[in-house]
Formats: sequence, C-alpha cells, structure tokens
Amino acid sequence: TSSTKSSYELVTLTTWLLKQEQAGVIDNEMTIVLASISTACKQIAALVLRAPISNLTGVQGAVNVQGEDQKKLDVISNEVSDSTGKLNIPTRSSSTAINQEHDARVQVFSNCLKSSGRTGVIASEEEDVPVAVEQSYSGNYIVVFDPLDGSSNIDAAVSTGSIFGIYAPNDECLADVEDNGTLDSVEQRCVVSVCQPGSNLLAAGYCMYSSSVIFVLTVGTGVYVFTLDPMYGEFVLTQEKVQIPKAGKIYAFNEGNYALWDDKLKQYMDSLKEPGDSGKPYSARYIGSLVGDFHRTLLYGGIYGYPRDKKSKNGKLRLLYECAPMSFIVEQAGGKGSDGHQRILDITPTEIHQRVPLYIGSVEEVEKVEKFLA
Ligand code: AHM
Ligand code: MG
Repeated sequence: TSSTKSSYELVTLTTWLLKQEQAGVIDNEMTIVLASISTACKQIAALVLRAPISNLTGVQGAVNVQGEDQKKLDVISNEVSDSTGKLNIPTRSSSTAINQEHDARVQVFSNCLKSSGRTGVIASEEEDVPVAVEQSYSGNYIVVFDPLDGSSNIDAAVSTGSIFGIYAPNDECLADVEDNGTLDSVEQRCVVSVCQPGSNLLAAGYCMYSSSVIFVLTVGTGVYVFTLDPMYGEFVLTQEKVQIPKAGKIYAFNEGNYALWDDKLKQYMDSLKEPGDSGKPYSARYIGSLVGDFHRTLLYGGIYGYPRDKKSKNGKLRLLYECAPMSFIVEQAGGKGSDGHQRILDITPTEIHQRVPLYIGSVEEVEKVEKFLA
C-alpha cells in the first residue's frame, strides 16, 4: 500500500520533471526553467534559514518602485547567484555593495533564470520594469515572480515564500538591446508581452520557507507538492494531485482593516462569526504571508482574502506575480480565485505592478463572499 512505500520509491523534483518531459507534458526548455527556479528557491531557503546569523535582517535602506521599504532579503532574493552558482552573501558592512548589485541587476532568482539560458523576459516585484535577458543567454519563456513575499515576517523567523508564473514564448520581446533600438522600446515591448491574463499561464508555483521548505508546482495537470529533504538537498514529491476541500471554516483576512471595508464586506465578515446551526463559527488564521496563508488554505480549505478598502482601492496584492499564479494553482486543485466579481485568471493586467482584490480558496467559500459583494 502507499503507506508502506519504501524509500526506493522516492521521486525527486528532477525525476518528476524529466518524467513530465518524457510524457510530453512540458518541453525540455520548460524543464530547465523549472529546475533553475527550484535552485533559486533552495538558495533563498538557505539565506532565509541563516538570516539572523548572517545579519541580513532589517530594512535594506532602499525604497522599491512601489514606495515600500525593501528588506535586505527582498533585494538579495531577487539577485541571483552568479554564473559560478556561488551566492554572494553580503554582510552588514557591505550594504552599499548590496545596492550596487541590485542596481546592476545582478540578481538569486534572475541569475538562475538567466543562466538557465531558456528565459527571455523576467518581471519581478523588486524591479520597476521587466528585464529582457541578453540575447546570448536568451530563451523564450517569460517568467514573473515575487522572490520573497511576506518579508516583513523575516525578522521574527515566520513563514515567507517565493511565487512564480511562467508564460509562453513571445517573439515580440526577444530583445537585442544593442541593435534594436533604445532601451525604452525594449522595455515597452517587454511590458506588453508580460502583461498577459493568468489564463495563459503554462506553469506556476511557490516555495514556502517554513518549518519545512515546500515547493508547490502545477504545469496544468494538477498540483504537486515537494518537500526539501535537508539531508540530500533535494525536493522530494510528498503529495500529488492535491484537491482543496470544497468548503472550509477557516478565514484569513487582515481584519485590522475592518473599519475601512465597505458594508457588504463587513456583513460577510460578521456572518462568519455567527455560530449557526453547528454552534461553531469560523476560525481566524492570519500569518500575513500570502504563501503561508495560501498553503494552509489549500490543504485545510477555507478562504484567504485581501479586499479593497477605503485607502487602497485595489487592495494590496499584485495581479501578475502574486494573484494570477496563486489562482492558477488553486484552480488546478479544484478551488477558486476571484476579485470578488470575476475570475482572477480572466483579468489582463495593463501594468506590471497592478494590484487587485483577492479572494481565494475553497469554491463554496469564495462563492459565498462573491454573493455578499454582488
Ligand atoms: P509584500 O509583497 O510586500 O511582502 O506584501 C505581500 C504580503 C502578503 O504576503 C500578505 O498576505 C500581505 O502582504 C499582508 O499584508 P498586511 O500586512 O496588510 O495584512
Ligand atoms: Mg509580494
């Protein structure tokens, strides 16, 4: 039986990817891109694990394009290891060096993707505009990612995560920066090719840095969960074809914003607290880390929400590299991702860093909030 599987049957992410390739589910370029992303995640996991020791915690000093303080690890996670695969771990005294590296866009996620030689365009939460990979290294895939989401949790060693999505090749943006016009036009073309609806996603996933390091992936054939075995440094398949429960009595919202919400949403929130027939109201759980809150919702059922409010009319989360990948994953698990009125995957972004309200999780729970908001 499956409960007595011997260790000979361990499937690593590498083996799994090769099997998908063999079966024609993904092509060999996609295999390389996904393998590179998993390497970036392992490097970030190592940095997160050692953060207090490496003196990497605290505000980095720069403010990113969205006017937020960037934590040091946000910046470093965006930076990729150099081509030798060695990670530059800056110390406190080298914080200027961190800035310079960031400016030079020598980036962990970006470098892994560049060295994969299969990625044409990269768009990240930590970059103002999408970056076209130099032609000599360029491949076709478009990768969007948030290298370290929930980084305000870092100082307390609470869960964080990386989120990514992969879109189809787009010739529009195979840019040769030297020969084909100005940087501006290249950037413009990159913005256009990156701004696709989530329904075009070919693959999406996240890596959660928590009590275990968990890599969750879909290539459009269900949701697969891999756990990093620290003994071998390999991601090992631990759950396949994950299905989110149809309903679940756990909600994850930042209720501190209650007074800023509109009345319909307040009524929905109040309804969750009614004991009802079962005598038991919903339970509140909120980490403040999308990946952590989402992963729990995926496994236990329930709903995660980041609504619009009086101050932020589109909520807080980003459509392209947070909400769309998570919505693709949740749908692949039989759940739902909505902005309260429409399917997240149907929305075409017009801007890279566009925000959107998000309600995501069990079908019945998402439909319930949609009814209140209608
Ligand atoms: P970040 O991308 O700046 O890290 O912000 C995203 C995070 C999510 O992980 C989390 O769900 C949300 O912000 C929490 O926001 P708040 O503190 O407003 O509840
Ligand atoms: Mg984020």
